Amino acid sequence: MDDGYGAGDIGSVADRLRAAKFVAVLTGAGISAESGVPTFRDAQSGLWARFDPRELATPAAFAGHPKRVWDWYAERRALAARVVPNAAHLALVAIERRVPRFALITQNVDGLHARAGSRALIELHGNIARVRCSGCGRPADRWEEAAATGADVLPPRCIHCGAFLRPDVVWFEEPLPQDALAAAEDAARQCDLLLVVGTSAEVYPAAALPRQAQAAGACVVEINPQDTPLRAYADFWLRGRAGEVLPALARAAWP
Ligand code: BV8
Ligand code: ZN
Repeated sequence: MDDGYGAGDIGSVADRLRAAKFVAVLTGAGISAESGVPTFRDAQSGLWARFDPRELATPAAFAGHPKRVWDWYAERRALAARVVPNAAHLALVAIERRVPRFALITQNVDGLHARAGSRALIELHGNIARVRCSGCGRPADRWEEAAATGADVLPPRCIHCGAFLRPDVVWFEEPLPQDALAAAEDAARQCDLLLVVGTSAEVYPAAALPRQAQAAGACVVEINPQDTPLRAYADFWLRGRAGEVLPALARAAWP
């Protein structure tokens, strides 16, 4: 295991990137950090400082405190709409356009990969911009936000069945969309190079993908300023921020 990002590593990875037939990428919150979107492990700020995201992103939290969970997502939805893709998102678009086959698997719900122009995109955990009914499942493209005064302490309701609306994301203990997970596992099994960018690699089943890729013969490259469980088996670790490493990697592969 090479220890950390060095010029040598990036050159070797660039050679593999240039020669790859099928490049897959798995991203987590770290790739959006440089756009100003807090990662899951960043300390929550403001109203949410006292809550652990893993507690809020659950069906139990929504059942117990629907308005708190609805408001947390409303705030994150507004932030996602305000920020823009960063150099890392854009470097992945450039790579997608250069390689024969490409798949971008993201755990992020912020929609920044799509806004950057990524095409072959698999959103494993949904998308915070989408809202659906917690009862009948119908999508909702508009709703009445409750009065800011907090007088109405409930989330908006579905106009069809009256159940609460909820963000169209996958909470903990909820199953991932079958088609997205199947497509991600296919890509992991078929790719010859997997870049794992900005994830703590602890949440399953997404965190199982790098192992699946390597078992099927892919070269696995971690891009992260910190080490993660991947360090035990990744072929390379490009140590650094995605906004620096990914553009440098694309430049090194296609000068
Ligand atoms: C499932 C959407 C099965 C919501 C997310 C009991 C019952 C069922 C399942 C379980 C159970 N107990 C445990 C499980 C499994 C559970 C799990 O894995 N838990 C963990 C805690 C162990 N998984 C699930 O529950 C999944 N569902 O298994 O269902 C099932 C099957 C059939 C029927 C019923 C059930 C669902 C998991 C999905 C949860 N939803 N997000 C929302 O966003 O609000 S998860 C969320 O956290 C993210 O999407 C991501 O997946 C995960 C981790 O976040 P990361 O993206 O990795 O970000 P993090 O902050 O952790 O790390 C950031 C990284 O970036 C760091 O490494 C940092 O160093 C790095 N970084 C920082 N800056 C930069 C950078 N890197 C590069 N550049 C930088 N500048
Ligand atoms: Zn409904």
